[in-house]
Amino acid sequence: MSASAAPVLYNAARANPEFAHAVAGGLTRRGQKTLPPSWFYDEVGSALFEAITVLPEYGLTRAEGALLSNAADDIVRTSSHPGLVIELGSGTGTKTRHLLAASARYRSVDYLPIDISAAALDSCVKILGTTDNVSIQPIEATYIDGIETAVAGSKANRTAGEPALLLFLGSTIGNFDRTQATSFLARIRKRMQPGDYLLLGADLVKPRAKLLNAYDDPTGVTAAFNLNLLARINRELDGHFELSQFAHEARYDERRSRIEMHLRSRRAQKVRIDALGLTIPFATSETIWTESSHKFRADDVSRTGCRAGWLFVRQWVESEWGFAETLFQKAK
Ligand code: AVJ
Repeated sequence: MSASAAPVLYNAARANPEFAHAVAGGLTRRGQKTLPPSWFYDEVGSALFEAITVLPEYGLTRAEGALLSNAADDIVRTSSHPGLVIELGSGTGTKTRHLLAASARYRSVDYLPIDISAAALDSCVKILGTTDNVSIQPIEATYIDGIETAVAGSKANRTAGEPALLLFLGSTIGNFDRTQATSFLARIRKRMQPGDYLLLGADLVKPRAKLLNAYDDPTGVTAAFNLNLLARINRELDGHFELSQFAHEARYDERRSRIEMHLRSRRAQKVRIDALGLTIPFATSETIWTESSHKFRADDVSRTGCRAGWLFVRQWVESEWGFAETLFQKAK
């Protein structure tokens, strides 16, 4: 493309219309401005998240990895050695390796990771594509659409009565508020077959200081991860955010046991977003709320699943950091 090409046309082809829609909606709302956390994960954001998962302050991913590697055999045995594994928000799939390997020791496994991030699916295929006895078919879609595709596509080759295992790991469920979490689990249950299993990973409640440290690490990786959302708007929607004029902020709402991440405007300013034809005003200290990360009590997780119609099967807990893996089944 020549340098003189009209930038708007270039962006019209490049911009994801759903991203444009989400940004326009979230930044023009009256009251609290918001941006949904699902848009963190472009190529840069996915790489920054990977860096977060190895920070000493962020124990979540390590705790889940340890739990899955210790309990993998137990989990696949309890879920009838599934030959079909579907994963929501697979990310790079690193922590899923243990489960796939454990199941693939008994039989060949179809693995269907679902993610809206093409970047995440690419690295998932790279990391897990070589697991023995596992055939991987990535699905680039939202969760619900992805499950429908996965279940419809697998029906033909699934022996009647053979349960699938649906994975929703990493405490992504924490991004929903409590009522949304229940209705989301009910919606995914409706789309699965009787006898199918759900393995749900959830970060547990822990002391405020430990949580704030995990979401506002001293090296500033989480700050970069949060600010990248503005950089992404600049890149993909021709935005004019000055990143130095916004600050990363992590808050803990103890009553709701939830971490909130915000981007706080350091001064009064107006920001133009060319591809949206919008100018967004910010007051001094006004924030964009970019993520909620709810924390659970172990029995809270089982109760949430049961309220959504799932049957509780079993729970595995890592108690050093505080993380739970809970297995549910859809009634036969
Ligand atoms: C991927 C949603 C589980 O909430 O801990 C990490 C994302 N945000 N650091 C989380 C995240 C800031 C993460 N989840």
